[in-house]
Order: sequence, then C-alpha cells, then structure tokens
Amino acid sequence: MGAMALTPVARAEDGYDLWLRYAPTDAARSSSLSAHVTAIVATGTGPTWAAATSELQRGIAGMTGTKPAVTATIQQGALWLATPASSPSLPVKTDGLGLEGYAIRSVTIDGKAVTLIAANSDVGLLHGAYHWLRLAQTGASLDSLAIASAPKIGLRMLNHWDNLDGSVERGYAGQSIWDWWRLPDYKGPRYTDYARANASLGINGTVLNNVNARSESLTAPYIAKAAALADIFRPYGIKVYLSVKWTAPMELDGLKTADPLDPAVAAWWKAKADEIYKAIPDFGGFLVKANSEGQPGPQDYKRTHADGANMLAAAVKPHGGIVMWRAFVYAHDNPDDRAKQAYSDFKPLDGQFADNVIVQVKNGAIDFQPREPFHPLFGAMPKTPLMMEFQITKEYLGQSTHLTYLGPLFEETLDADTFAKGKGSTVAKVIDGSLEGHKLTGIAGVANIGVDRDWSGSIFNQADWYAFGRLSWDTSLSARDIATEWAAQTFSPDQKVVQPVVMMMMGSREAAVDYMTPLGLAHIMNTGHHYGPGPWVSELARPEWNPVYYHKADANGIGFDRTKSGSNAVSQYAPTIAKMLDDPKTTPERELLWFHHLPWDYRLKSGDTLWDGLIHHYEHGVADVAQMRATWETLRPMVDTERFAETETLLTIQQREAQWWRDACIAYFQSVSKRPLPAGSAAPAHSLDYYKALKFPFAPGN
Ligand code: GCW
Repeated sequence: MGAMALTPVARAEDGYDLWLRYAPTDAARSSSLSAHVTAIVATGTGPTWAAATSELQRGIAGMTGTKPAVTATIQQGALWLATPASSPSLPVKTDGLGLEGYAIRSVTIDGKAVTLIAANSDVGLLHGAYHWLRLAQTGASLDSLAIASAPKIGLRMLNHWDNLDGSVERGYAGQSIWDWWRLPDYKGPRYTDYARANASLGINGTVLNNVNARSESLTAPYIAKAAALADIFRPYGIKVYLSVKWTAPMELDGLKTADPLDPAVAAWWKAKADEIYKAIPDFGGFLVKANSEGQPGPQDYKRTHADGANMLAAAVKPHGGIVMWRAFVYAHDNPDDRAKQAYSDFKPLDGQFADNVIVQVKNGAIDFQPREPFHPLFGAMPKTPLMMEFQITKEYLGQSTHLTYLGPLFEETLDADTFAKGKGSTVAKVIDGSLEGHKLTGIAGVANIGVDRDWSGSIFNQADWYAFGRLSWDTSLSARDIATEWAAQTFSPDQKVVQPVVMMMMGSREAAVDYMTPLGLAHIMNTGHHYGPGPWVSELARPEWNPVYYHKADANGIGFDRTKSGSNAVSQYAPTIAKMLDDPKTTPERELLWFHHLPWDYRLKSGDTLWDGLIHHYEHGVADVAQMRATWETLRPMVDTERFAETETLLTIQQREAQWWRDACIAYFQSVSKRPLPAGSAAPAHSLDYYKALKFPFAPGN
C-alpha cells in the first residue's frame, strides 16, 4: 500500500470570520508579507496595544503560517507601532491625525527598513493596524507606504434595534448577540469579535438597545450588563450608548409626569445619568425616539422636541455625554404628506438645541426605501448638528435572502447636493460638520447583526456592515472601491473572483429598485413584515401605513404629487432643487413618481409611455437577477463549497421573488390602469387574487 494522503482539515468558511479571515496566501505573497513583518515592534502597554499586536500576529500567522514575535527593538523589516508617548523620537509628525487617525509609512531607521504605524493614541494605532492588515489581505503593495488617515465624522455608530427578550426588531440574522440574561457574568467570545470587526472599520459607538425602548434597560441590573459590554469594547475604542424610553421616570419610580420642564423629571434623569456614569465612566449618551409611532415624548406635555432633548442633554452634560434625538416622526392626527412632517416639526426648532444634542435624521423622508431622495432636513437646519441614520439591516430590500449591496445607496445619499449654501453643499458636508462649522458630528447605521454564525444573515449582507463602516470613516470612498476590497478579503484577492463579485454587487441595488419600486415608487411592500409586494393594501387604520397612499395609482395615472400644486414637499428643499423637482421634465427619472402624479401616457426619456416604461423596469430587475445568478455560477470553482452553495440558493430565491414582485405589481397596476402589456411582455403567472391571498404571519423581524 502506498503512502496515505492526509486529509487536510477543511478551513471552516461559514462566514464567522467576516472580512478578517486572514486566509493563507500563495508562496510569493507569503514571503513578501513575512519580509514586511519580521517582527512587531511595540513598546506601549495596555489592552489596546495588546489588541493591536495580537490582531497583527493573528493576521500574519493566518496569511503566512508564521506568527511574528513582539519585541521592543527595531530590526530590519519590522512593523513598528508608535505613539508620541511610547516613542518620543517618532520620525513622523502625527499632527492632523486627531485621536483616532493614524499614519502608515515606509521609513528607514538606522539603516533598517521598517513600516511605521504612528498615531496620537492607542486606538489610532489599532485603526492603523487594521488598515495595514487590509492592505495585506487585499494583495496591495506594502512598499513605499505613505498613508495618513483620520475620520471626518466624530460619532460612527451602530444602532441595535435589539430587545431585552433577545428578539431584534427588523433583524434577519437570528436573535440578538446581547445575551442579556447571562450578562454581566458570562461574556462570550463573540463580544470581542464584534469589537474587532467594528474597530477594523473605525466604528466607535454602539447603541445597545432598540429605539422602541423599554425602561427596564435603565435599571441597576441592566446598567451592570451594559457596563460589562462597555468594558469589553473600551480597548477597541468603542463606547456604549443606550436608547431611552421617555416615560421611564414614571414607569420605574412612579413619577406623576414625564414633562421635561418639571424639575422632578429633570432631577430623575440627572440622578439616572450619574448612576450610569458611575458604572460606565465613558458612557456615550442617549438615543431617543419620541413622539413617533406610538412612543411617548415631550409633545405629550405640550413641549417641543428641543425641550425634551435639552433636558436629557443637561443630565449627561457634566459627564461629557451627548443626546441623539431622532427626527423620524409622523403623527396619526396630522393629515399632511408624511414625507413633510419631520421637516415641519424640526425646522422651526433650529437653533434651540443644547450644544450636546445632535438630531439624527434618516437618509430619506419616509423610511429606508430601496430609493429615496435625500431627506430635506439635510441643509435646512444650519444651526443644529445633524447626524445621518442609515439602515444596514435590509428591512425593505430583501432582508436576508436578496443580494442587494447597499454601498451605492449610501453613496448616492452622501453625494447628494442640498444646495443649502450653493453648489457642492453635499449631504456628506452637512453631516461631517464642514458646511456649517459644527464640531459635533455623527453617522449611525441600524445594525444587521445577530447570532447567526455569519452575523448578518448572509455572506453578502456582511458587505453592508462593512460599507457602512468604511463610509463612516471616509465619506469620499466609492461604493465600488469598498466592494472591491470587501470581496478581496471575503473571498480572494484574485481578480478573477473580485471582478465578477463586484459586478454583481454594484448592479444589485438598482436591480432591487427595478423589481420592487421603479421610477420613484415607494413603500408598496406588504404590510407589517415589509417582505414582498403589497401595492393593493388599503385597509389599514392609518392612511400612511397603506401602500395605496404612496403610489396613488388609478385609471388615469400613478405617483404622489409633491409639487407646488400637490403636497408641496418640494418647497422643503433649497430653491434650486425645489424648482428642478417641481417639473417632471427636470426631475431625475429615478425619483419621478416620488414627486409627480403622471398620466399613464406620459413619455419617459426612453420614448416609452410611463405604463410601458414601468413594466420594462420591472422586467429589467428580474433580468438583472438572472444575470447575477449566471455570474455567480461562473465562480463555482473559485469559492469554497459552503459559501458558494449559500449564495447560490439565495440567488435562486431572489430570482423567484423578483419575478413574484414583477408579476404581483403588474397584476395590480394593470387592474387599475386597464392597459394592455407592451409587446413582448408576459402576463403575470397568476391572478391578482392569488398574490393578494399570500400571507406570511411568521415572517422574521416584525
Ligand atoms: O418604519 C420603521 C420600522 C420600525 C422602526 C421605525 C423607526 C424601530 O418599520 O420597525 O422602529 O421605522 O425607525 O423607529
């Protein structure tokens, strides 16, 4: 018998490692990496230094098979970590890097070539270490490095909509990763891995609990649990924040009121803040959803959002804390266009907020749709710091089954020009504070994280967490470049893998727009769970919960008239934009039906009538998904079995459901337009009644 081949232990590619896989590289790359890290030179001490050096060791060991030593002496080919405190004779300047940025430089010290990672703080070094590892994993050159990087936005946050019972509102990746029941004692390894993943992107804050908050999270046992998490995250530069319920003083301690101007209420919050800061000295502050979707708030006491925010802000101010006050408000007794209500409520309050309050505004004025015009509050409250709220979890974009990469959505919003101070007043400049000179700046993403082994419900959903983090650090990055580096780290730096993956990702969001809500349509998803089509839904108690409210399709046409002769939502934008959006001819077609109600015979730029064009968009969406599937199939030999098969199956679901969206929407719109389908378009597979009868009582995340 000949020698038996040893079966290699299969590398588990179940997605747990995210983009920090540090997979073995080929021999040439491996020896180049080893030559660039003959040792890690580190003279600082403490948990953040340990996190940085052990991450570098883990990364190099994974990629090359050899773990470099950590030493205090510089040698040829070393990777040298240094702050002005650890190395007083630092050969590079660190001014301009702030407390979180870093420089990476190829330098020669005493005749020895080394790669220096320099920063003003330990956390800056950690960020620099992750940047270097990104270069290493993506196959970039490690020679002649001259990198300097610092974030422009101060607060780069995840918002968890996680409930104390372990469920996650709009979560599609399993239960909450916070094991509230066994905290503060049991601190599983996932918490550290969560911190590593976030630190690798520069995310520096996390709101642990749902904005639909329970007051129990402010009780002593839960403060202790939050403190345990804060202790784990601290070395990674991540602060903990909590969502608060407005009526907590009444619910927890029997106060008669939650009126923000009542001194007893203010005193309660002050004492509560003191209690929290005793347990978590670097606690970040509060996030508040008030007077929105049934949540209590200051308006219940005839006070304004500013009254409420400022009272809380005073409570955390002595400790350096902040208040993030959400502008996601619309009221059941307000008959005005829902898209206008946040602006109407908040714009008059500009200038009234305390200096440690930041108003958190969703990217669009309705609710995280596949496409929305940027929120009119951006650029409209010059005296108030505004932070962005994106949704990473894909409530309206196919949840954890559809591949819809959100990078292009984030990028489109950040690059949108508000014209608030003339051309070039982008949303990115509003939120990084540069447009109006604000120091308090922030961006938040509603997390898509759960206990699923792959964290995010699918491998490709991880890219949305990644893209959010990267753009938070640097809003000028392109969605394409981010997809490219994500694909290289997640699958392989081989261009034969990266290019097709990036192609799939970059077209995926527009495909979803096309098969769900083309030409500026919005919110025609089925009710409650928001999964699948429901353009016919019209029976819900509140008008603005019904899809028919949003599309207004009838025998004559379709779309929501937000022009001067309609709801006049256009007037909430700067005059240049308002004028452009008031006329369908100058409105970008991708937002056409968001702003205009148009006859079915309206001519699109393609020459199609609106009716025919709508059908064609639905069909493009379906065809694009078929193309994505075909592209993925070409990758079969190059992607590990487990992750290949998952994506293959999910794309099969997506194609079937894109077809479902197309057929159900066409069946419905045809029932109102009474028009024939354009030549070559197939009739829906089933009757409208069939689609209406589909029910999903146990859809996740609801
Ligand atoms: O529209 C919605 C979601 C809710 C969410 C709300 C919000 C947390 O469907 O689940 O509640 O937005 O952002 O407050």
